[in-house]
Amino acid sequence: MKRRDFLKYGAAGLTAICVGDCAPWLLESEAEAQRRVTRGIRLRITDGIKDMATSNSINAAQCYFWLYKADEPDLPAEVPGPIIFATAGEQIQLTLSNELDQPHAFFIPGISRSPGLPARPIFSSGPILPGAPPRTFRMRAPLTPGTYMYFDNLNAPVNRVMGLHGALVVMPRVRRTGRNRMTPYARPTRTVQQLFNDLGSTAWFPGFAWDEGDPGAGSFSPAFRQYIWLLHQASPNLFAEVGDFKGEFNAGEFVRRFLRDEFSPTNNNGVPQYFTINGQSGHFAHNNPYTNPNNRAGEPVLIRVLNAGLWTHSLHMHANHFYVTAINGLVQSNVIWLDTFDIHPMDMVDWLVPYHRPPDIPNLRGIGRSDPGLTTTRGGQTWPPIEEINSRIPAAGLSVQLSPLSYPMHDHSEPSQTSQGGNYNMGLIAGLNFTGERIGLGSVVNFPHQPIKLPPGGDPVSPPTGTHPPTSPPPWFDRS
Ligand SMILES: [Cu+2]
Repeated sequence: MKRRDFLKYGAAGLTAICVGDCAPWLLESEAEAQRRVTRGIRLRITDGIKDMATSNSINAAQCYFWLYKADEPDLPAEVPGPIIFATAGEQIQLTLSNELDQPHAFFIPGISRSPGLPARPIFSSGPILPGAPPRTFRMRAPLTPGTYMYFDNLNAPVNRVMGLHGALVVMPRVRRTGRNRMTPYARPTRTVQQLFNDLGSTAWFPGFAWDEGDPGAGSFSPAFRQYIWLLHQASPNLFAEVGDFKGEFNAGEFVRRFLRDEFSPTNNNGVPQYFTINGQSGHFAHNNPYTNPNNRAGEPVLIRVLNAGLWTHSLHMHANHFYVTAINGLVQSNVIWLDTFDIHPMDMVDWLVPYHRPPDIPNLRGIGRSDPGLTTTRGGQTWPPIEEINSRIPAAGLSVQLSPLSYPMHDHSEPSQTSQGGNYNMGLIAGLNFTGERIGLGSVVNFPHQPIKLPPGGDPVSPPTGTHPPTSPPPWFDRS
């Protein structure tokens, strides 16, 4: 094990590369440490040691990884590799070099149109031999926009699980088609199109559509708001052993140790001890602005959830239910509305989070409630009748500001909420933050805000402006 890099998370968090002549609007989306490259993507396949969630002088929690390092001067080495943003069909030049001691590769699987049928890979570099001169490939970004994973498919699943993986986001080439709102897909189903059309134009989705933003208008909300949640599990003991091994570690042995090694009270086994989302855990994940949406109510976001590991995670989002719009490349016809969803190994799932006002906080307007109150534009109240979203308690003097309102997303697979088998909740966790409220175009409430005065008798405020009466019934059940 050579430990060529010491992995330090950059201040900006995730690294992202935008390739080729990517449409300008791609950069309007949530920008991580974004780099626009014109000469193509250059990746070094290398290794490193990383500080994990509970690192301190008594307990130096570290883990060895293999990784794709973007060969750009100020993009940090990280696991996962850089998020690659591309436009559908884009020509990409990819240069790979291998600094490790066994063959490695870069692979993008295709989308299987029917379950059980293998799909032709979108790209496969084949083995890059250790120490060989860098090799340059020409590849085409997938013609079908969506969420993809790239990884090393050799000695599967060892090389991928050791850290050689990352997310590939492919955006559609067209911006708008006719009167329809833009979706992340080239051929959305009728129900997905309806959902995106309704955002920002119906009573229960006041605010912006997904493709709307006003980054220059002082409220700093980009259009096409999107986030990546790439899940992974890491075993410091097993990964160190693989790093020390001469040649290719036996894949069957790796999977057995990783999933079913015997319990050890001293953590002396091969099972995962760290559970990461975008390479981070615990507070480091939950407080990272590039992982966790920081948006106003009324600013819907797309979250692309991927699982590069071998465990299934059952993610539960608080604050909002989300719409599952695509599963493993298939845009959904029956767009289910959920708060918990299983993400199996190698899954790639898109969630549209409407970012409507959380229904369980005290409020006056009742937006986001699922009760029949929605047949009026006002909805029902949640008690007490105050606007918690922009209140202070007490209202004056030394007071606590109840914002931003922060909600967790945690995994119901409970061991994943720990670090090194203890340290709850230093595992796989993220969340949603509500930093204000957007009722309609040009109508923004930012925190901090003055405490509101209840009208005499506590009568609710007027219905929100800028919205239309709801169409009825709610349209995203496929009745066909
Ligand atoms: Cu839960």
